[in-house]
Amino acid sequence: MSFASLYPRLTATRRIQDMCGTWDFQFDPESIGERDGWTKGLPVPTDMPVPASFADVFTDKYSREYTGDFWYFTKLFVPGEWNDGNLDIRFDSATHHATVFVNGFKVAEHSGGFLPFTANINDVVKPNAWNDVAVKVNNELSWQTLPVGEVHTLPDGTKMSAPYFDFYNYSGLQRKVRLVYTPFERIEDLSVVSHVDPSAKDAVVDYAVATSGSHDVEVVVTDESGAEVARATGKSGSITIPDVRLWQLRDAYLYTFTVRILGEDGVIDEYYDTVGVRTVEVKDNRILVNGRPVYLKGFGRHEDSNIHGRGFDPVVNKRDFENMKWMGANSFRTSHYPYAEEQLYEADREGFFVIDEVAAVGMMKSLMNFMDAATGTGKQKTYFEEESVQTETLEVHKRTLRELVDRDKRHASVCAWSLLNEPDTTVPEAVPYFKAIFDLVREIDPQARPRTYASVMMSPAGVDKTMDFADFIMLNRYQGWYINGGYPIVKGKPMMKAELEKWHELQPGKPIMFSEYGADTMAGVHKLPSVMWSEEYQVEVLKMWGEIFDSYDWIVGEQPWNLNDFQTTEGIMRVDGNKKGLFTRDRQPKMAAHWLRERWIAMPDYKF
Ligand code: GCB
Repeated sequence: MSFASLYPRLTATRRIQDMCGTWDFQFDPESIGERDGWTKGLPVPTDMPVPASFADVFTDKYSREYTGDFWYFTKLFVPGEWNDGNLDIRFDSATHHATVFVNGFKVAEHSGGFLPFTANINDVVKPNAWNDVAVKVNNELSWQTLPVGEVHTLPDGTKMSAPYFDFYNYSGLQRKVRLVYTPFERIEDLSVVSHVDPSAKDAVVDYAVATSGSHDVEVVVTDESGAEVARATGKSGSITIPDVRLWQLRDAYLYTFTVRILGEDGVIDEYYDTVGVRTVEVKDNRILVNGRPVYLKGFGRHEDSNIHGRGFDPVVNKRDFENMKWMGANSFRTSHYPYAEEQLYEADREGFFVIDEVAAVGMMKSLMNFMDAATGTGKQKTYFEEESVQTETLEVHKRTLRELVDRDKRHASVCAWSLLNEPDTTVPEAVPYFKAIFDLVREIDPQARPRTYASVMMSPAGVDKTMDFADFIMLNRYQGWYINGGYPIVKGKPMMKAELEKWHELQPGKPIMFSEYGADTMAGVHKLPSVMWSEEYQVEVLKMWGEIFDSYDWIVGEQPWNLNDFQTTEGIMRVDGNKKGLFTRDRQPKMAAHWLRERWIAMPDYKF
């Protein structure tokens, strides 16, 4: 539980000052900034928009590929009338490691590039005056960062990122930054758990509020028209919502829970959030929302767009939702890191089932890069056999999961957690690691959502050692592309079906969904007969998968890779990025999108 997990809200007692815009920016390859007083201003700055990834605004390769420390600096005017409360700067994310200084004093440090943190500035602020805000960010990857990677050094000493994953290592202040004013006695956390009896007209929502003081709280529930439907007092309790309208897949309904700390002279603090009343559970080969089995149609995605990189862009985000709705999709996975909170609020409103993934990607040594793997230099111990992984990385992973669950636990759209993407689960050393993180998430999620991970091709049924921990099975499989691509695609279906049947035998009762499958496709390349990379071939691959999915009624979802083409590290496997998108990077459909749309539109969200 931490105040940072509450999305900033303007209320009767809270104030927000936007800090987005143009900041000063400078690389610090020698890491001399702190020593040389960069906390008071950067010596040779360039302008940098916030939010944005810095990489693609530059025209030179050194800047784009820059790896190491870099600084952001701005001046912040703090209204004097806010000196009777808490002043926190809230960073929605800083990728991957940040140290924050205000007026030269260090006020916060945070690791993990995709989750929010706050810097309390009460002790250092100059009220009614301009304040220096400096942020030293670092984008180096290691075995102890999530995501996982390495830093290589070129002959001239320049550092470069060597991620153990394909998406580009975009970094910087990629989401919003805001100054938040709250009363000293304030609401610091809210959790909700719905209980739905499909045959009853009412539903019960248990709630728990954490505050920094001892006054009592009230909770008022309003419906979408703003009418009050229920209220309760006390820091925890149960609220009955009469004639409840449930949050359903693609038919969302959101109540507003307004929490107030009540003092002798009135309201001390007020906070609100939107809440969808729904349950989610896994039972008898099905994923159930409000007791009804769902069929997931959707995508693995990335936060990625031209020039912005991973910088949050509400326009691109809106287009992605419109494209997903046009396709008849009802779900997505936040591959491979927690997405901006604005995305989850939109998913709440649109009724999307989100599989919320933490940035535990690259936990497989042989995948570190294709050349290393081919020459054998990358093959010594496997990832989970390394002692530092079992100790330090595990702690980082657990801390990040706590922050993730803390931030996202109220969202109705967040229906499952993905704890890792494509880890090496072939070795027994993975087992205690998995146990630790799966147990933790069960313990800290008040809604006890289903937990899973995305399984890699190299850990098929019978080889994988950790699937017992998953509540449902998610498979990333590339029959028709990395295996049996092109003419031999005919071999893909029987091979995949054999593996699926083995999973079903080994994990009876567990629903299976596909979290990745697909084929790289260059938009505009048409071939008759098809060849790999052509638009025709992508359709053929998706058709093969559709036939596989339709063969088993314990398959509960399909999420092809990827919604859009996206930027990757350069290399022989990629042509200016990963081209497995159903849409191009500028969000226009490829031929396969039209085919898949027809399939999905004909398929109900609650299929069984
Ligand atoms: C995977 C990874 C994903 C890659 C994808 C690919 O299995 O999970 O991050 O982008 O394969 O296209 O190779």
